[in-house]
Amino acid sequence: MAEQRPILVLNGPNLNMLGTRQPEVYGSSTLDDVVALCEKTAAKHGRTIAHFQSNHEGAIIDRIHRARGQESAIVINPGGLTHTSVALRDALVIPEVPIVEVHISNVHAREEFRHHSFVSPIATAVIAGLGILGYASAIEFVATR
Ligand code: DHK
Repeated sequence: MAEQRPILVLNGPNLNMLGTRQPEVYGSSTLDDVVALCEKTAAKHGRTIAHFQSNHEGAIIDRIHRARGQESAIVINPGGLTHTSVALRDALVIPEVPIVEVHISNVHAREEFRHHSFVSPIATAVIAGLGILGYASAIEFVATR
């Protein structure tokens, strides 16, 4: 039977401020635009998404735990937690689903501290620098694999 569970789209700290926050780095689209794009992309493949954003590490970890058995894949922009959080990395392996790490900006062309990710070693794929199209690409990937 075709996979029918939603794809979980997770956004970490400060991504609720998209559109306002450093538009020269993160663009002018809002988080609502990101969610609409993910929904539209998933719908093309007969799929749905569940979206969760939090500025709180523990809330994101709790949501990842709930994904186990409930969602088929995780598309995550961990924001600054990318570069700091062993706990987030440990949580992401628990649901045992494909993980796509998305960054709007090209983190490798930015400050040195953004070059290291705790998430990348456990991610199925990593996308950086495509702007919000990175989320659509990630959804395409997990919806069609
Ligand atoms: C978003 C953030 O909030 C930063 O902390 C990361 C990432 C980059 C992005 O490009 O989407 O370093």
